[in-house]
Amino acid sequence: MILTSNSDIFIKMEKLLRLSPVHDILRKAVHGERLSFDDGVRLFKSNDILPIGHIANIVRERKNGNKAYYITNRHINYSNICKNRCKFCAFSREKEEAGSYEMDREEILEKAVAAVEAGATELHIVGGLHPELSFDFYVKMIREIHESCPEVHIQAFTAVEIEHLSQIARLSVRQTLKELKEAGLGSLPGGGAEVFSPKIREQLCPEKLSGDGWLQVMREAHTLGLRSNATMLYGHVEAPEDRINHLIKLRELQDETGGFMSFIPLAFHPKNTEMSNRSRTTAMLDLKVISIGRLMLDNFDHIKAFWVMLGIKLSQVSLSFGVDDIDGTVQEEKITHAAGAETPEAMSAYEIIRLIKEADREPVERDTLYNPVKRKNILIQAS
Ligand code: V47
Ligand code: SF4
Repeated sequence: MILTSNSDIFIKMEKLLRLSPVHDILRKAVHGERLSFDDGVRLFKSNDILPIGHIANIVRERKNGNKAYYITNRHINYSNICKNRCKFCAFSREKEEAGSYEMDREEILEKAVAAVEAGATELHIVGGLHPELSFDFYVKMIREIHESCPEVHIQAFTAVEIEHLSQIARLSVRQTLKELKEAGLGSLPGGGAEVFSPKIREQLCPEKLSGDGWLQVMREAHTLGLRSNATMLYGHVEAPEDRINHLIKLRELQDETGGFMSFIPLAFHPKNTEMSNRSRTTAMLDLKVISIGRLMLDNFDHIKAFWVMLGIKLSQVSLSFGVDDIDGTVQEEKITHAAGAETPEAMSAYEIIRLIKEADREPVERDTLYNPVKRKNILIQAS
């Protein structure tokens, strides 16, 4: 139940915090004090998940009340052909390899139009770093969708793809973003951030844009008025220190630009990757990353659980551990499913609303920029 008054919050909190070894840190968070690197690392090293989650929930309710956001969206993974070979990725293929695919612009447009006709307000478009497609292909893809469906928000290309596009276009990142924006790009998704630590990147994805490079693309995007999300891939070889370093870098950039909309922790799925000997993340780690993310990122409005990666049941629980957004209908998702995700590829708005309501939260359909969406259709509208 949502805590409505300060005295409710105080009494419940004091009971929980009394015996917690991290009570000093949690009290700082309740009083709106910014948590330090050492605070974050201590939280990760503690298994006192209920007090940590409870305080994350208080912060979440202060920012978003009882609302739980979702979106009617569609993912389009236009190609899995990628010049990189990140060790955690089961999606990428070389062009000649079995299982490689690339959609042509007609197919992409068809999927986009069908999604918009079915009610999608957002298209989430990402793919591999294709070694041959020209910049013109990407600009035309965005322009065609924008011209056919001017009302839909196009959230496309991770910062890693943007840097790749700038290389093939022989343009600066800024100019690349400007041209895509002019064609109809609305915002950037948060993928490709992984963990910023150069040591971890060297181990997992040596060919990939550096952490500083990722942040620089986001800085450019934000200053051009393109907002974005931010992610962190966890549950592989990273240590608590790497996670907190990552979160603090996101927090610093957010202080500078205010351009991030949400933070989305991504649980590593090992199947079919070069790291398939590793185990899936546990619920304990998932809830810690979510709630510690909520506590560290005091300048982020939203923490999102991507149910495809987190699982539907834990996503519902996460609504009491700091999360205020459980992404959307998705419709077709290839990156996590290539790596063994057992979740469905789509969820109806009706199912999303049901699981939000069962968690005693108020479902709010949002658009990409978190404006509420009003609908007549009873299956989609929260009643
Ligand atoms: O960039 C790759 C990650 C990302 C695996 O911005 C993996 O709203 C887990 O960024 N196990 C793509 N993760 C997904 C993504 C995303 C998803 C939903 C919403 C938003 C948003 C962004 O997935 C990749 C990479 O960081 N990834 N392989 C894997 N085996
Ligand atoms: Fe390519 Fe992205 Fe997969 Fe890395 S994570 S191999 S850049 S598709």
